[in-house]
Amino acid sequence: MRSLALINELLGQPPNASAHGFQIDHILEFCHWFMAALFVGWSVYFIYVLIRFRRGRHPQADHEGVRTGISTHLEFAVVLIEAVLLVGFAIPLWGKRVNEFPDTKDAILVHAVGQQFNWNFHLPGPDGKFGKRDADLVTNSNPLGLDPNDPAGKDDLVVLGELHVPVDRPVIIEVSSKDVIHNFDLPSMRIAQDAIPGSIIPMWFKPIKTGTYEVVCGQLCGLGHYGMKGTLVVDTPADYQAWLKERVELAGPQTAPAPTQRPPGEPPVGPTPGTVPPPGGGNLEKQGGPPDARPSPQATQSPHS
Ligand SMILES: [Cu+2]
Repeated sequence: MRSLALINELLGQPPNASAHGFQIDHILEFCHWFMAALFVGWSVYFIYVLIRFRRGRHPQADHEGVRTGISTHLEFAVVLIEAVLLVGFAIPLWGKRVNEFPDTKDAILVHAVGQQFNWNFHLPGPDGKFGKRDADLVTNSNPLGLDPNDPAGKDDLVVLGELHVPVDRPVIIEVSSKDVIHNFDLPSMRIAQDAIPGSIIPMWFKPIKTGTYEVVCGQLCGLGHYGMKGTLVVDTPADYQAWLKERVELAGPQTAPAPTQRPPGEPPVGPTPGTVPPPGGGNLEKQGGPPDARPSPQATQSPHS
């Protein structure tokens, strides 16, 4: 079986590092071999037909065609195998992924928010509670729009690009986006989820191997899409605690600036360099401002700048 699984590796799949990943790998492996068999089968048949029914031997076309039922049987077998794959394996596995979430008590909870072209991670901090977020409060120094008046948000952690999780514990990630549709993809964990502005969609996995893995954006989301990568570090429980502690110390007491004030020296709000506003992006919100990721200069410009 091991050598059969090599087809996934040959096609560029990184080694699996999650508890459920082997099931995905088995389906992929079967599909790849099945497609290879179909490809070879159809190619051989095509060449056979070209030679067997060449014009030199059959100057006159036969309008009646095939007289045996073999092609019908073959087609039916292919459809049957595909139906079994879909109904017997793929849909039940997908059902398990979306219906059987782990208990939030033993899981690590993280919010992942995509933006052109980065992943922000929001962690609840020592109190275990996520602070309120509001798109109207988004600034360069408060990329997720954390509400400074919400006590639950005082100890929250916001990290850019690199997420740490402990090994052997389920991780639930709530995925959303600040601007366009992205896709939070963890190839090594065999899981991906679209990040859709205005929706919060949970996904979960359980890492079983420590290491550093890639987080990528799986939807073509703009000019910088190719560079929209992050890192997922799966730590031992001790390393994870050390990382958390370090992040909490680095963050210090959270004093997010009031929404309309910008810290001295911070550039005025405007489009991130290299981004292209979506077509008609100027009229998406109620006050006529662009989407929350790029607040309009009039709406949030500092009175001091
Ligand atoms: Cu993206």
